[in-house]
Amino acid sequence: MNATAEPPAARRADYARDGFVIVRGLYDPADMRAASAEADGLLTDRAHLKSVRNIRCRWQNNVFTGECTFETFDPVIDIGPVCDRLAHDTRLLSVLHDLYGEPARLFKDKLIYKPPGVKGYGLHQDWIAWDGFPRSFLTVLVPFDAADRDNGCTVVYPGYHHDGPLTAQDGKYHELPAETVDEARAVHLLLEPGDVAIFGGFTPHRSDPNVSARWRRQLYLSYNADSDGGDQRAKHYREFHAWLRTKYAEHGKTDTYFE
Ligand SMILES: O=C(O)CCC(=O)C(=O)O
Repeated sequence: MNATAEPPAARRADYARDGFVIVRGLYDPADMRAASAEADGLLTDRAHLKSVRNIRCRWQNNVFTGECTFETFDPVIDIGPVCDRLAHDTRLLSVLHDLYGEPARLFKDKLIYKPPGVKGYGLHQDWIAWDGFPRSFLTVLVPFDAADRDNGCTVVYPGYHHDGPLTAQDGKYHELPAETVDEARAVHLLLEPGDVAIFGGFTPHRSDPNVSARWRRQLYLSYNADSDGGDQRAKHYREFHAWLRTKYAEHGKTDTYFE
């Protein structure tokens, strides 16, 4: 675990060894209050966006009731100025510059609300074998609520990133079989608002359902190193939307849109 005061070289060594690092207290309480208020506001002021046809939105089942529940805005910075500010905050960009040894470019941004009862994510790596997908891809978790075991914090498995992609490189999303990792090596990313966790695109991770009565709102900001494709956020979303539309169409859903 790393404090904000950890020397950059030590943090870089930790990240290289483990595939993740935690930086405590990066953002101020005022930043996080503004982020929390924005997340709440989006649910009401932008309620019209919440449609199963809108590919900006992700839905997950409630593990207790089976109800299909709104869970994520992806992207979010175009509708959330505070999220945009957090994504481009100089304190965060400086930590990422230290990790990369060069500037970081925002690649993707999503706000996962994970309300009580909502299912988690199976074990996977974020890196996907799409043409030009940056190998320097990493994700910064920015919790708006305390994240713990009960509300389904993200769980990472250190060290496995050294092996690169662990599934077929066919451009499809693959979950990893549970036996790919040693559960004894699991690290639960227990975070307070203001902390961030950073993990690489080859770091296996997953999360449990939210079995608490609390939300687990968390901003997921993904970046690439500047020398690994430069600014490619717009290109990513064009490719991601085309991929989503194809996937939906395979299930007979052809009336999707993006708003
Ligand atoms: O919600 C989580 O903890 C994990 C989410 C995740 O892995 C993803 O969106 O790719």
